[in-house]
Amino acid sequence: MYKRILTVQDISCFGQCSLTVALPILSACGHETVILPSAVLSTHTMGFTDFTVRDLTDDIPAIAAHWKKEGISFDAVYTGYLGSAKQIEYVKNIMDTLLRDGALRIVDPAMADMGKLYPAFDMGYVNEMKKLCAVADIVLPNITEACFLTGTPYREAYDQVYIEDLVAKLKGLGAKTVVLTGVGYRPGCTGVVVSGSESTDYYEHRKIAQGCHGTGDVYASAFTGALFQGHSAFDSARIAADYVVRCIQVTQQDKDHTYGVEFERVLGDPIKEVF
Ligand code: PXL
Repeated sequence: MYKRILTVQDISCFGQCSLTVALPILSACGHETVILPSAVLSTHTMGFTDFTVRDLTDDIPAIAAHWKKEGISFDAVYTGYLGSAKQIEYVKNIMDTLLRDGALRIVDPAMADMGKLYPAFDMGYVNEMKKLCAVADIVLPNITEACFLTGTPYREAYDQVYIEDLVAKLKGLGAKTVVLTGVGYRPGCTGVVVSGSESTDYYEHRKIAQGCHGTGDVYASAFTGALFQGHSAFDSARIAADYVVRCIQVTQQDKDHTYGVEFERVLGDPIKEVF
């Protein structure tokens, strides 16, 4: 299968996240990957100070109009870190006008972690993101993002009832399939809940580090890459989770590498699994 996927997220020039991760992973999974940069930053926003930001919101309508004129269309739109609340409206418009029949809308509401919004975002952005999730075929939030999207108090410790409630509320927003990441019920373990229209399943795996940066983007990219090679949502979630574990393992050998994961060193892993 050779699919054309449009991914909309920022370019953090340094930092191994967003487009610098999505483009190589999706390409390695065998897909034509079209990019729409939401913003250009000198680095990502966590753990760096004085980073530069060029928001590209105002460029998006003309880029989309040019694609429309050229007859360019996509099998999927996969969104990550976006530049502004206004941009979400433009992305919804792209979803309405540039998708082929049967195309999928995959939304990673990359805006928060560990109970907090990333520095660039506020509740206005969260409210717009709810609207994007409402039209999504698949959403991939972590627990913090799920809490912001559903107005649920964030908890470090939780049980299955809390997670089921989060998943139900996310579906209540309109998302058809929910892939909730970072769900762990036992010490040393974490996992992912995949809930579609027919079933809810849980894939548990080892937890080897607290909050490595950029792993959400690695996860969503590998998930999308696997899904478009014909794997089920659950298998794609498993392939992506195993890959992220390997990325963290190899990065842990390098104590100075604190800003992202060395995903390139084990890029062969998802490739072997998806084909
Ligand atoms: O990994 C998510 C992400 C993407 N892009 C930018 C970020 C972050 C997380 O902090 O700052 C610019």
